Amino acid sequence: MFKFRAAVLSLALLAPLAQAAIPVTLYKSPTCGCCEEYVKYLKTNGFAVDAVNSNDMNRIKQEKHVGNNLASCHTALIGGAVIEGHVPVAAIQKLLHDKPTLIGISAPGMPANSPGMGVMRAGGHAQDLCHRAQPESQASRIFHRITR
Ligand SMILES: [Cu+2]
Repeated sequence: MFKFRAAVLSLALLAPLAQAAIPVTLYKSPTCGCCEEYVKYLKTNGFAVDAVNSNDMNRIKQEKHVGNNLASCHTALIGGAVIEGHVPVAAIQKLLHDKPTLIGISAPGMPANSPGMGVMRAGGHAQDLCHRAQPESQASRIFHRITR
């Protein structure tokens, strides 16, 4: 009986270790409305977003190795990874968990029905930005598909 109670107590002590919000720094132009919608989307999904206005988004994309073919409106940094554009949270979690060697992922352009761009719908996708080892290669493999 005593042993059983000790086990219950140790589980109770572990329970309050809930996941802390993941910090995000998101660069956007001051007038970008869909960027604001995407910030709301990240916050709703438990990210702690620091939104930074910039009038020189091109420079930020250059610094972060985001090529023209993969560029979108806003550029976010999460745990050292670049999240370019309206990337779904499921893809961000997959990147942080499975592919820490990627520089980041992007949803190029402004795809309709991606998060922050109207109702999310199946068919959209996020692409690899490129691998850390070879930032010059702007790979565009499909990384994650929105399935619902
Ligand atoms: Cu946008």
